[in-house]
Amino acid sequence: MIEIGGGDVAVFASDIHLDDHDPGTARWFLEALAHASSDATHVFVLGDLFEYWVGDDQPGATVEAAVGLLHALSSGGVEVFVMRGNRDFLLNQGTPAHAGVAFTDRTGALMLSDPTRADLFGTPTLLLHGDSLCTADAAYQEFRTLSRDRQWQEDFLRHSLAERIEYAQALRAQSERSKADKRPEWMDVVAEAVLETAHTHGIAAMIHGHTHRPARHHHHRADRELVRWVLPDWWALEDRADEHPQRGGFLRVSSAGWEAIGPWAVSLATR
Ligand code: LP5
Ligand code: MN
Repeated sequence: MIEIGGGDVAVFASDIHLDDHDPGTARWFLEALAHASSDATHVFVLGDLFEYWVGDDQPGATVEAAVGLLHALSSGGVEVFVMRGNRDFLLNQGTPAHAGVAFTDRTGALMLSDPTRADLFGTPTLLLHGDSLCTADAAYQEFRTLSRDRQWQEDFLRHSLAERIEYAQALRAQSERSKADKRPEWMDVVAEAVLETAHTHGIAAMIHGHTHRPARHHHHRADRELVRWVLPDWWALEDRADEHPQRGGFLRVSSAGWEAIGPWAVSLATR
C-alpha cells in the first residue's frame, strides 16, 4: 500500500486527454503540473492522461512533451504514479513489433493498478479512474471488460501503428455517438457501487476522475462516512474560461490538509 504522511506533499490530477489536436491544453497542463509539483514528493495521474493510447510506440509532440516532464519530475526525486484510464488502458502494455522503450522506462513513472489503496495522512483512501463505478452504463461496462482482457489487448497490439490509430479514432467517434443516446445519469457513478466499493476496501475517502463532474461529495450509510473527491478534467477553452470555472486543477494533500488548487477550487468553494 502507498503511504503518504509526514512532510510529503501529494498532487493528484486526471482526465487531461493530451493530444496534438489541442496543444493549448497540453501547454497549460504541463506548465500547471510543473508549478504544482515544485514542492511535491508524489504526483498521481488517475487515468486519461492521453486522449487515446494505441501502444507505447504512440507518436506525437504532445506525447514527447508529457514524457519529458514526467521524466524530469521523477529524476528530480518526485515519485510519479500513472493509472490507466478508459482512453489509455494500453499504457505500458508493450507492442510486439515495437523495439522502443516502455512508457515507465521513458518517464520513470510507476503504473498504478485501478483501484489502489493509499494511506493519506492516516485516511484510508481508494484511488480509481472512476469508470468502474459507472455501473448503469451497461454498454460501456461490456466494452471495459473486453478491452481490459489481456488476450484482446495482445491481438490489438499486433496491428500496425497506422491501423491502431485508425481503430482508436473510429472508436472515439463511436463513443461520442453512443454518449449522445445515453441519459446523463448513466454516465455518472452509481451511489450503491461507491458505497459497496468503499465497504469492500474499508476506506474513508476516494479520489477519482472520469465523470467530468468535479466535486467533493459526502456519502453516508449506516456506519460508514465517505468523502469522494472527483477531479476535474482539463480543457483550455482559450478565452472562455470564465464560463467553465470548474475545468482544470489539482487536489493537493499535505500535512496542511486536502485542498483543491487551480480553476476548480473556485466552484468547489462556492457550493
Ligand atoms: O471516452 P469518452 O469520455 O468519450 O466516453 C467514455 C466511454 N468510451 C470509451 C471509449 C473511448 O472514448 C475510446 C478509447 C480509445 C482507446 C484507443 C486504444 C484502443 C483502440 C481499440 C479499438 C478497437 O471508453 C463511454 C462511456 C463514457 O466514458 C461515460 O462513462 O459512456 O462508453 C462508450 O461510449 C462505449 C459504448 O457504449 C460501447 C462501445 C462498443 C464498441 C465495441 C467495439 C469493440 C471492438 C471494436 C473493434 C473495432
Ligand atoms: Mn475516463
